[in-house]
Amino acid sequence: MHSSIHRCISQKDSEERYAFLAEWYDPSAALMRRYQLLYYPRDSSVEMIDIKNQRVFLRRTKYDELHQEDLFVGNRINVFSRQLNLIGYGNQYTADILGSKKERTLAMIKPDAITKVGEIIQLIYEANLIVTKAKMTRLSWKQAADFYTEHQSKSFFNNLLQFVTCGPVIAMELMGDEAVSAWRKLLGPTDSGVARKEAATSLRAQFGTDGTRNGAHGSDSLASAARELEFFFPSTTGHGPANTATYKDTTCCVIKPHAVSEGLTGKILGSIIDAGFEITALQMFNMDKANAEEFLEVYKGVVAEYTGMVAELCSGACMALEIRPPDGPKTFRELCGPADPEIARHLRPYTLRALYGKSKVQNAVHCTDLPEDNVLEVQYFFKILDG
Ligand code: 3AN
Repeated sequence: MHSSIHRCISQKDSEERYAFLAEWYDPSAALMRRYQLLYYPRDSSVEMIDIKNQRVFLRRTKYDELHQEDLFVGNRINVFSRQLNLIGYGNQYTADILGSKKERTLAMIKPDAITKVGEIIQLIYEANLIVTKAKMTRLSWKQAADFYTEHQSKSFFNNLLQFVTCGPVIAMELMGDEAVSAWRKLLGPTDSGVARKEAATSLRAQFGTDGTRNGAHGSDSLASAARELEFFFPSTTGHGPANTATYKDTTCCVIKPHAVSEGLTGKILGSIIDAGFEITALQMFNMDKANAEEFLEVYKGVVAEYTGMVAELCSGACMALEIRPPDGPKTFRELCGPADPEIARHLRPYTLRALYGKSKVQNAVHCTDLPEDNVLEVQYFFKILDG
């Protein structure tokens, strides 16, 4: 084992290498393990060393699915089906090169722009930011007053609360280079009227109406971002504001991890809404293997891809949706299309799987197959995992 560590050190001068402290929850031992993770950009290979016993856990192996832009502290990455949390930089060199400008911020889509969630997320990805958490919620008056506490003495305070409590909002954690200012630049000026004059392509120019109904919110500093993220996504106990699932005449859709990490979330949400379906609840989850097995249990022994489906579902963040079909006979399964994207592209080219899927396992979306499972699957995410 030591020879391998010496090899890493001796290579330091000759080859570029980034180092991280990574954490992985080992479900079989029920404990958190810590590793030094090394990434070599020359051939995109990774190496992992167990910190506790200094043994090589994964010898240097080429791994094309890991990209340099995913490597920054605070991100969760997937290495050979293990979800690792990057909790620290392993050395100053790595922090300087990869970490200096990374920030998180809170974005909130307000009730007037909720049906534009697909376009908004697409704009976020085009600006090189990523969505790392998301939850649709409906704020009570008290919650809204807490959230906007800094504005309580302002003349517009009551109007503002009236508006943000009139329907659901979608809170998101965005991450990327200078995320706070990057997201505010996308938003444009506070007043949508002004935005249309001064920043015609901004989000508030496109999706807002006036100074109060302005489509979305963004934290104005790193300090507010920390407070506002804690409000929606508390790091300690509790789940933050409740989700909006209704369990009534609805069905379940899961945007699979490969599609989330390929940045397809915005396009998929846009396609669902354009087809006339209403999204009544939305939340991102990181499923572990036990959850994925339980959720996909009906396919065990029935579908040849079961093991692959489980591995895919716990390979990274997914986005669960509660979906209400439009009036009429159209079902959400029809919009998803045949399970195999190759077949879908031949027979039903405008279905979600034809447009966004890659293989039978990485077919962009899961949808409920049996009518009697509609409520159960929605409950699995929004009652059990978010319970
Ligand atoms: P921003 O959201 O651009 O940071 P803030 O923090 O000054 O703007 O205001 C918070 C929210 O209060 C705004 N998003 C907007 O909805 C509302 N607001 C701000 N100024 C006014 C105003 N003069 N009249 C009505 N509503 C306002």
